[in-house]
Amino acid sequence: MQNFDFLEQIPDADPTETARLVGEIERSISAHGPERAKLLLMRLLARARDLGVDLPTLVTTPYINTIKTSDEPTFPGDELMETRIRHIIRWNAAAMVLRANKTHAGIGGHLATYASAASLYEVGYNHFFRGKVGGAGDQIFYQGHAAPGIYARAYLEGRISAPQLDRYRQETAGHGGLPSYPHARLMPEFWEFPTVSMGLGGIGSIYQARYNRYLHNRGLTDTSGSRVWAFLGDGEMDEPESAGALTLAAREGLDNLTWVVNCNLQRLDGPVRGNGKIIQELEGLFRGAGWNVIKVIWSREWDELLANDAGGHLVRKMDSTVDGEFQKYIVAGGAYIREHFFGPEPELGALVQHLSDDDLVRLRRGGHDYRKIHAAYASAVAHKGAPTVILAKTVKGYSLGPSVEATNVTHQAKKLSEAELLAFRDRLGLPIPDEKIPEAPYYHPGPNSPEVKYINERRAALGGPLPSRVVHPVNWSAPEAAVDAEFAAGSTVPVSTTMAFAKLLRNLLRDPNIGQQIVPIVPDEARTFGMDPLFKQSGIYAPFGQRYEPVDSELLLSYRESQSGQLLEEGITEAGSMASFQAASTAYATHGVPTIPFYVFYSMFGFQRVGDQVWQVGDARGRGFLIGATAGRTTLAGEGLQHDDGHSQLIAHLHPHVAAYDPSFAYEMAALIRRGMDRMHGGREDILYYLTIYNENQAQPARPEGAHVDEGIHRGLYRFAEADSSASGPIVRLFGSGAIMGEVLAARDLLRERFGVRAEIWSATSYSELRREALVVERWNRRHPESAPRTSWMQEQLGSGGAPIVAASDWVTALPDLLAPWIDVPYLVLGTDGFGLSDTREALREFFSVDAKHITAAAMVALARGGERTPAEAAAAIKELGIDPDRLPVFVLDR
Ligand SMILES: Cc1ncc(C[n+]2csc(CCOP(=O)(O)OP(=O)(O)O)c2C)c(N)n1
Ligand SMILES: [Mg+2]
Repeated sequence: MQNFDFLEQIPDADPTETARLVGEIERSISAHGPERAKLLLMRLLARARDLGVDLPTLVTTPYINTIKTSDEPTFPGDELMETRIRHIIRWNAAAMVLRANKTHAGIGGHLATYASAASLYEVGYNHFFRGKVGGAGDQIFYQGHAAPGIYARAYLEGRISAPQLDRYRQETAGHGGLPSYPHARLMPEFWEFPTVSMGLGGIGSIYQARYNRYLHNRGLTDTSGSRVWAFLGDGEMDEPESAGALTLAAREGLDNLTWVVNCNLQRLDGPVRGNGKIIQELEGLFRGAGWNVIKVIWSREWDELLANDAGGHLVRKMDSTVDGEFQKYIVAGGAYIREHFFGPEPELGALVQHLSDDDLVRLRRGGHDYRKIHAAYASAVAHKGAPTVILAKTVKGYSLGPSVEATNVTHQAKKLSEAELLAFRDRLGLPIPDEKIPEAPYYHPGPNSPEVKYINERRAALGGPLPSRVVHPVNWSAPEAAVDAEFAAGSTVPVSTTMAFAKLLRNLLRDPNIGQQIVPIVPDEARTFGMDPLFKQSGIYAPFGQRYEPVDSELLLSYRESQSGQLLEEGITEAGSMASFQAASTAYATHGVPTIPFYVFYSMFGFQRVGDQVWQVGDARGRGFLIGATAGRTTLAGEGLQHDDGHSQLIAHLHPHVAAYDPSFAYEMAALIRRGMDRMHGGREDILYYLTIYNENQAQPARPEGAHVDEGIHRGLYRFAEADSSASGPIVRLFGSGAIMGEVLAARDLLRERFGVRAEIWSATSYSELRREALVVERWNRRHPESAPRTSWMQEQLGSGGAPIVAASDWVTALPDLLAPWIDVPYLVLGTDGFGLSDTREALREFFSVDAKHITAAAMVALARGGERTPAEAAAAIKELGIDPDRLPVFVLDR
């Protein structure tokens, strides 16, 4: 209940007038009851609005259609034809799932989602969705589980063959197998946006619409002809990612965005809001967030009933009936509806007296009435200044018969009995002979049939078929040499790789070849990463410019917002930032504009927080750079357990499209970024680079000469420094990466000075890439046991046998352990397993055993294992270094 106490604080210039008005309402309530008073108040509100009174919106409205019947435009299509077309598509969408499950029981697929959404899609296809001929067209985020219907339409259009339909969910069997869901990775000329991980389509569509505006406002391409459509389930709206970015869409006035929420009142297990009303709840949510809301609840058959309901009984009943009950009406039939919906009040019963029980069943929900849907879409695309959501009430499993329609198991239904199929065919009126029914054959009326001609004409008029993913050839000019040349020289002034990255990024933004294509993205951490000079240099993207004078306008580096700003300062939303990243990283395909996003974030809040979106970008074939800043469990000192990241490199390894690197030095970082851009846009590889950068200032060495360095940086390993050939003593190989390279270099000195041991230094820029290559080689060797074994880069560089190895990093030990199967000398790995702590860098490195002292001790043990030192010598070294040999390893503490 709203608290109206605030009214007492607003002076009332004419209390007598106020009392008179309030008295009117009181009288009406006592004479006619509260329903009429509601109506009166809403009328007053509407009239006052007309007269320019600026009143806040009502967040919810009665449970009826938003658009009044008399405002519906005439339906522009051939209604009978479109109905036939829908029937054919409905049939084939079901047939492909039934057939797949007949061939391979349990292969899965969904009947009910598309069955509920067919009209929502078909009205879009025949009248609204713009294709890609002559432009980018519309971007459509389909409900993942509706995929069979989308394939079935493509089949009717002649874009997918019957054998292909028969390979639904059988992708390994050969080319042309159809993926279960929208996956651009697997069907790159068809699907554009992966959506089946629920919620990601929602947030992705908002940032896609926003990015379309960004490209337009920055003059990179004209996106005024594109609309973003997103189809979501009502259950899916519970995902935080679905609802989390609604206010951004309204704030930025994204009237190029239309959402259609398929409110079939059910999710997988049962009703979405059995005891409530999902449409009303969503209406409040969206309107509160500033969206234009159009409810499509009732079909045309209800129009007359509503018109005849002078007492408002029907609206009241609609308002007070919960969704669980509405679901029941679908399965329980006409008599039940008459008794329970129209029965309790004589006035309601009278309204439907002239209708039979069967007629009552035929009172449909609005989402199955293409006229109502058409009116909603037409109104949505005409709406200015805000995004629109259409809340369409449907029946889950619509038209599939009583074993499926609106049952609680509908989502998982994959079978129909022969009798049900016969009834389904009859309902759809398709000329499929009875004897064929058991095999659920596809039905195609032929390429020259009126139906196919009709849909193909409609699609041609709207710019070609959808979904369709097109990669336009782009001219790629690499950045000029000056962009990264400076990093090869190194620097004696200690700088962190983060500072070096910020400098490189500024250089890239100024580059004449690709500067305009760079898209820096930060979630309210630009200052943390030293990127604040970009506020002024590039400007912060703000669709309406800057409407205030910033407090720091006098300063050199002021906070500058601009309509043509290049930096996406997202605020504190990693999910939103990743959604921007997705739009930017796929713009080369979506819009033929190869923008190159650099998303810079706290590495801890990357993969583990938005890993599913990183996966989604992989599916969408994104190209770009993820920069995990403040990396390293011990290097980000002070911040402690929820900040100190020692595992994102390992998580990144599990993403097949991500090349993950942990550079030690600025020149490595610069080389990786250059090569990465080249691979993505020169070589058209649909990959991401993940680079971890640190905030520890360290002397930056010059780039050593040699082909092994150039190549090794990218392959993942190279010898950075040889063992001192002027000295004597056993040799140990030390692998270092990231900020821990500093400890490795210090260990080299300790080993030489205190223990007479010489160390070779190896820079391990990517354990992850090394393992991937080693696996490919291993697989070949495994399959060719009689051939001379091949060797990987790592094996070539390390050779067989030789000095023992100690690997130290600020990551969990499992990361360097990725190489263990291919190392044939003692291999000791130091890492930062366990939860982080807040303390100084020195204390943390000592605690996790990754400091120079522990690396030195491990080197002595490695030599002992290799027989070059005795165990007693190793034990003495441990003692001399002041290490407590009995301290428990971190990861068993407190277990
Ligand atoms: C993140 C995520 N969680 C769970 C699922 C599994 N799942 C697939 S469909 C579904 C129910 C969908 O209900 P709704 O959003 O209402 O869509 P409908 O099929 O009813 O149109 C669930 C739970 C998923 N695909 N993604
Ligand atoms: Mg649903």
